[in-house]
Amino acid sequence: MSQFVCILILGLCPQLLFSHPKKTLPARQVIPLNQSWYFSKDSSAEASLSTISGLSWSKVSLPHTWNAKDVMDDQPGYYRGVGWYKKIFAGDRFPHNKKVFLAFNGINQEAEVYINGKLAGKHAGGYTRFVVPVDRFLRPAGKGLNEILVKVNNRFNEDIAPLSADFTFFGGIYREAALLVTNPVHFSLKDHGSNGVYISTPAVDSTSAHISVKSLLENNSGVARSISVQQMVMDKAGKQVTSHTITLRLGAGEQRELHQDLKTFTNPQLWSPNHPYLYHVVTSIIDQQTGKPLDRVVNAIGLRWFKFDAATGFYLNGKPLKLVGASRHQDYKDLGNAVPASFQIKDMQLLKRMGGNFVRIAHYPQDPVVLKACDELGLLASVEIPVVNAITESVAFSLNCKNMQSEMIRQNFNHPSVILWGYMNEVLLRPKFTSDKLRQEIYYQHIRELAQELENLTRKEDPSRYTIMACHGDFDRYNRVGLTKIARVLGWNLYQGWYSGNLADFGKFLDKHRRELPDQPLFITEYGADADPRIRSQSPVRFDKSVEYAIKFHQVYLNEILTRPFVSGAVAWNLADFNSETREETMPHINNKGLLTIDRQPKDTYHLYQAYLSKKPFLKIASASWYYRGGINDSSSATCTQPVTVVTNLNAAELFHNGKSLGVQKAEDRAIHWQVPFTDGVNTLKAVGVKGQVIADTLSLLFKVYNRKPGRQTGKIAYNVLLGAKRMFIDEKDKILWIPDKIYVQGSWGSVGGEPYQGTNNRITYGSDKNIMQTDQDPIYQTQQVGITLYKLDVPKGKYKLTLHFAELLGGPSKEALAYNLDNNHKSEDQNVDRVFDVRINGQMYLKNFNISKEYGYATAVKKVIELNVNSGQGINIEFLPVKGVPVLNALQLMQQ
Ligand code: GCB
Repeated sequence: MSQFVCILILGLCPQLLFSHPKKTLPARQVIPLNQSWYFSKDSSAEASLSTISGLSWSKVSLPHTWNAKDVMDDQPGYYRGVGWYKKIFAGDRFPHNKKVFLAFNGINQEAEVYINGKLAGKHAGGYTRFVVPVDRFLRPAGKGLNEILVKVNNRFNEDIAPLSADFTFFGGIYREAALLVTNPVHFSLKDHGSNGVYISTPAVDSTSAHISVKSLLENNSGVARSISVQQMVMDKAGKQVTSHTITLRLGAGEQRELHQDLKTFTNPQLWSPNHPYLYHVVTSIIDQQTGKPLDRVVNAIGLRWFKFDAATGFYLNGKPLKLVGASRHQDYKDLGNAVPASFQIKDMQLLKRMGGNFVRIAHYPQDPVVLKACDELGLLASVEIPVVNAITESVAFSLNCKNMQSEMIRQNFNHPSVILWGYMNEVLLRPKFTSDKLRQEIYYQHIRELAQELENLTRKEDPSRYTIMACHGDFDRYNRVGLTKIARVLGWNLYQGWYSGNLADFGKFLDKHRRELPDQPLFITEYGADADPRIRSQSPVRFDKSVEYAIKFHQVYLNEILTRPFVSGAVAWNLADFNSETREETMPHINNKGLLTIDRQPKDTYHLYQAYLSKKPFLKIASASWYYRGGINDSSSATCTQPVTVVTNLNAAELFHNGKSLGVQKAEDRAIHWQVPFTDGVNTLKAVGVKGQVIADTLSLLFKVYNRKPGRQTGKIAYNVLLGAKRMFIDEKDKILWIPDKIYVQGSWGSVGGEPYQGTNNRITYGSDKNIMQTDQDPIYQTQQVGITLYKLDVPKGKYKLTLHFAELLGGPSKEALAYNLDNNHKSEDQNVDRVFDVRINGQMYLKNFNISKEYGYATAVKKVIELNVNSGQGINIEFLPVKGVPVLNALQLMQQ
C-alpha cells in the first residue's frame, strides 16, 4: 500500500488494527493510480475532446509536470496551456454495487475529468485535493476497458488564485492519484476532498481529554440501512482509551451529519514538538444486520492546546514557546512540483534537524504527506491558500478563494500540527489602479471584504484555530487599508537590510507594531536574504548574494526575534531554494533565499540555525561545501590569510589549521571567526569545543595561493579574475575559484583604469542582476570594469592561454523590476549604448572594432581565447582602445601552458 493510500483514507497504516479475515474485502479499497498514464500537450486554441485525436502521447507516471525543464531555459516564460492525461484500465476490478471515486491530490490548476468520454467532474485550483464520483460512467465488468482522460490547464486565469507570485505554476497532475472503492453506505467523499470525519478536542489539559467527532454519512443505496457508527481512540500501543457508538437508521439516499462526544479520559499524553505523541481515532460504520464494517476511516490526532498573546507570544500546553522555523515551497531540483513523497517528508526532517519547531506551508496547501510528517515529527504549522500579491474583483475569484479555503480546512482539519489558517500574502504589494486613487480605494474595499469573508468562513469552519494574514513591510499601508486587525494573528514579511532599508530597521519595525497594534499578536511570516552557495565574499554587502551577507542577516534577525517576547514566532524565507521562473540574478529562475539548496544541501545559514536552535552542543565549520578556494598571497609570503567561521552554541572553541592551534576564541552571535594562513594545496581545519563533552568538526579543502608577483609563483600560473567585483565565485564545474580583480602595481598583475559597473538600481552596489545568456555561470559575466584601459600581467617568459570574458550589460529587451524590491529606484538598464573598442595584446591587434552587443547580443556570455608566447621581460599587456563609448572587460583567465 503506498503512502498516499494511507494518508488519503486511513490517515495511517496500523495493520494490526485492520487485519481482515481472509477473503473478506476491506471496508474500503484504495487503488493507487500512478503508473501507466499517457500524456500529451495540446496547444490548439480550443483544446477539447475533439482535438485530441491527432496528439502524440508519451508514457508518464504520476507525479508529473510538463514544466520541469522549460522553466530553467534562457527563453523567458514556460508552457502555460493545456495538457491531457489518459489512462486505460479494466473495470472488472470493481465488484458489483460498489461506489467508485477518483481522487487527485493536486492538479495545477484547472482539471476536467472524463470517464469513457463523459465529463465526470471539474476542479479549479492547483493545490488542493479533489474527489470525483465515477462509478456511473464505468463500463461493467466484462464489458470492455475504461478510459480516464484528464484535461489539465495551467494558463493564467484571472478567477483563480494565484494571479502572480514569486514561484512557478508548474502544470500537470503533479501529485498522486487513486481510485477509492466503497460500499454504498460510507463516510462522505463529497465534502471538499476530505475524508468525511472531523475530530475536535474541545477540552484538553494535562489531566483529561475530551474528544468529539463529526462524521458525514451517506447511504447511496436504494434501501434504508441500520448501522452503528463507532469511534474508538487508540493509544500508541493499540490500547483503546475511549470510545463511542451510536446506532441509527440511514434512509435510502440519505446523507447525515453525525456528532459524537466521546467519554472524557484521564492522563492523556500531550502532543508537543518534544513529544509528538499521536492517538488514532478509528471511525467505522458497522452493518447492524451482519455485524461487518461497511466503511472505516482512521485519523491520527494529537492532544494539545495553545494560544497567541499579543504581549507575551505563543503558548503550547500552557507553556511559552517561541515558534521558529522556515517556510516551505514544494518544488525540487529538476522535478518542479512533481516530487516524490519521500522527498517531501525529508524536508520536514531537515527542518526538525535544524532545530525548527514550526513550518509555514507557503504559499499554498501541499502534499498530504507534509502535514502527516509534521504531526509525527512534532512541527507546528500554518497552511494558507494562494491569494498572493493581488486579487481579482470578481464573484468567481471570491468563490474560488472561499472554496479553496474550505478545501484546505476540511482536508487538513485533523492534523494536530496545524495551528494557523492563512488566506492572503502581501495582497497590497501590487496595488492596482495606481493612477486612479478613487478607483484604488474601491479596490482596497474589495480586498477588505474578501479578507473579512475568508476570515468569517475560517472562524466558522474551525473556531479552534487562529487565522493569519501575511503582509509585506509597508505597515502604514496595511493599517490604513484596514487589513491589520482582521486576522487573529498578524503576519509580517520583513526584508529590512535586503529589499529595503538596513538591518537595524528590522527591530524598529517590530517595536512599531507593538506600539501601534498592542492587541494584535505578531508573527514574522517571512524574512530572508539570498545566498548563492557559489558566491563568497570577504566584504559582503546587501544583494551581492554572498553566503557571508546572508549569515550576518540571519544573525541580526534571530537576535531581534529571540529577545522580544511579543514576537510569537518567525519563519525564515525559505527552507530551500525554489524555482521562480521570472527571476534572473546570479542563478536565473531560482530564488536563493533557502537555508538549503534546491537539491537540499545545507548552506552555512542552515548550520547557523542549528547553532541558534539546537539544544545539544553544536559546532560546525562553516563553508564545508566550499572545497576549491584561493586568494592572493600575503605580501612576500607563501600564505594567504583568510577568515574562517565556525558556527556554534558553545561559548568558545579552538581552531587548528594543519594541526597547529590558532587559539581559543569566544563566540558572538553563535559564530567565531579566525584568520587562517592558508598554504598552497590541501589544508585541514579542525574546530574543537568543550561543553560537557568534546565536540569537533574537521574539514579539508584545496587552496590555491596566487602570488601577487607572478615571477615568484611556484607551480604554473593560473588566474581566474572577476573584474568590477568584490565577490568570489566557486566554479564547481571547472573546479576553480574566481577571485576579485585588483589594481595593477608593478611586478604584479591587475587592471588599469575604469570603474566597476554599477547596476541601475540602488540595491546593487556593483554588477548587474541580468540573466546572462549562453552560460549557467552568470556571476562571471555580471560584473565588469567599465572604461578599462589596460590589463597588465607581469608574467615570466612562457606559453599562456588567455581567456577574456565579455557581456554587454547595458541595453536589450526591457524587463520588469522585481516587485519585492521595496525601495527600488530601478532605472532602465535597457538603454543601448554605443560601445566599440579594439583590444591589442602585446602590441598585436587582437579584436578590431569589437562591438559585443552587435556581434553577440545583449547580456550574452562571450569568451575570447588566445594562445600567447611571452618573451622574457615582456609580460602581458592587454590594451583596450575606445572607438565609440568606453571599453569593458568582465573577467579574465590566464593559464600557463
Ligand atoms: C516575499 C514573498 C515571497 C517571495 C519573497 C522573496 O515577500 O511573499 O513569495 O518569494 O518575498 O524572496 O522575494
